Amino acid sequence: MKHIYFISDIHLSLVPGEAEMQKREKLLCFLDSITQPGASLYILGDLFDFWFEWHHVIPKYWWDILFKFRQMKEAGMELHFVTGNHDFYTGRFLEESVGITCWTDAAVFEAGGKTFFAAHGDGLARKDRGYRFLKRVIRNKGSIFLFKNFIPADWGMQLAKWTSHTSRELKQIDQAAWSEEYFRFAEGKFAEGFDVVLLGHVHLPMIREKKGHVYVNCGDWLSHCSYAEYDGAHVHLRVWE
Ligand SMILES: [Mn+2]
Repeated sequence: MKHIYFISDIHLSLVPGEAEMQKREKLLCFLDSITQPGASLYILGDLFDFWFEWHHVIPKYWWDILFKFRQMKEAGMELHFVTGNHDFYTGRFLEESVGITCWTDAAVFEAGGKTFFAAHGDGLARKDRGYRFLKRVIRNKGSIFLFKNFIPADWGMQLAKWTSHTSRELKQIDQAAWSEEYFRFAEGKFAEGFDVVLLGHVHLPMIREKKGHVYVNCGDWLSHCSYAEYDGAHVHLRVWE
């Protein structure tokens, strides 16, 4: 079986600093290394610090990465993107022009005789409840309609630059406590019959087994450069050096 790779929380920035450029260089090397016909990549959310598609306009900041995805697709890879809390609104561009299949909730699939549940995982932790309410407001069709049609794209992107700071979000998280809550969520999914549960959002890589079931948190590409790999028999959590 061709391998399946999972990454999350890359947080490609709207502000191109030195750290951002190093991250991209690493990410591009990693993407090259896994490109193989028939292999798959699942991006489990927060690929971008902010993503929004208008009818005729897309953000310009990440064409290097999007171009790489397009090349991977042409090389015969399967690409999936489960959107996270920073990937506000995906339209048809990513699917039709880049070739990435988008999932807005969770990707559920079967591979090598195992059933997979893969999601970003925002809003799972108890302390993330305030965010859950915010999500209902910003993700509803009315808000998206207003943002899309009544705010010029350049203003919208400027607004995003002011508001989407990854570091602030990170400081608020008690990663150890959240990891435990996420594992409990995974146990619920095991009980539903899933063999492998993969999440992100916590920014702390983690792998834990329970009676043949596996939970993985993919970590992030801000400080860990971690990813998960399924070889048809086992799931591994690795770090890209
Ligand atoms: Mn997140």
